Amino acid sequence: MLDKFSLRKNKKEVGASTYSKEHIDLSSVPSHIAIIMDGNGRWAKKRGLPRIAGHHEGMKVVRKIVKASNEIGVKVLTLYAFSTENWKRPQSEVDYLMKLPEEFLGSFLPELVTENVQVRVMGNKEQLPAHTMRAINKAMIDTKENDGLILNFALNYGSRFEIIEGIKQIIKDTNNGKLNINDINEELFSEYLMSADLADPDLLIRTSGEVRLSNFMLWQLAYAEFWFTEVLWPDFEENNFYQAIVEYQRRGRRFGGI
Ligand code: V0D
Repeated sequence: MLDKFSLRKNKKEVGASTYSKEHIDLSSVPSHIAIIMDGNGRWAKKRGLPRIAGHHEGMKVVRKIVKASNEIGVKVLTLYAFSTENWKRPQSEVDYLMKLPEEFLGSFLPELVTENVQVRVMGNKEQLPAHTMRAINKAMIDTKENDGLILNFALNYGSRFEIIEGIKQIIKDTNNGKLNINDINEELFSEYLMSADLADPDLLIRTSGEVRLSNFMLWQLAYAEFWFTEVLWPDFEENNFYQAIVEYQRRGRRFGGI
């Protein structure tokens, strides 16, 4: 007989509470949620599948979480899709990953357009393959007038690189007289980052049990609540997402005073 301490393969723990939209206070939904979508390779390995199968499954989860975010009124959803470190992976895996934006947008761009989602990409775009850039540019153009959820993919993104590039640009603008040293403050510095016109994330979610930032939005996450789960990204469901938000809201009430 299985009790709540038994491990059930591919199943949630017995008695673990599951969360739904009804558990969320719609008046204090985090405006900006950032997610490190980790555990795709491990998900595949557990099933004896190639790593790319995990990436493909993870792509379907992106669609679910975008929909859920839109429904509860999240303003910005930033998803860490590819880090500057990811180039070190086997060439075949990198090649596959670089096809995912096309596949994702090929299936879902029409829905994103009708759901009023605006697609953006944050990262060093120059190094991306032309076919990837074409798909992304089309999505950004087709959704640029949308004023609903901002779906911000961090792609070929690294936070230290972003900060250094911001500093270089500030120095340039100072040297050419556009900027005075006395004008440099936290607010101005934020304007020189790739997230320039976005508010800082309120909530960071990282899946698959890793408890690190891995060079993700170091400046922007200064005041965010962090929420971690052992659930692998391809297994991540709406109920896990709602749990993160319920926990975020509970923390807010505790610190908001009595
Ligand atoms: C693999 C799990 C959607 C994480 C999700 C190029 C790793 C699925 C996109 C995507 C990836 C990116 C830009 C865009 C539209 C979709 C994506 C990559 C990886 C890396 F405009 N999923 N996804 N991009 N994975």
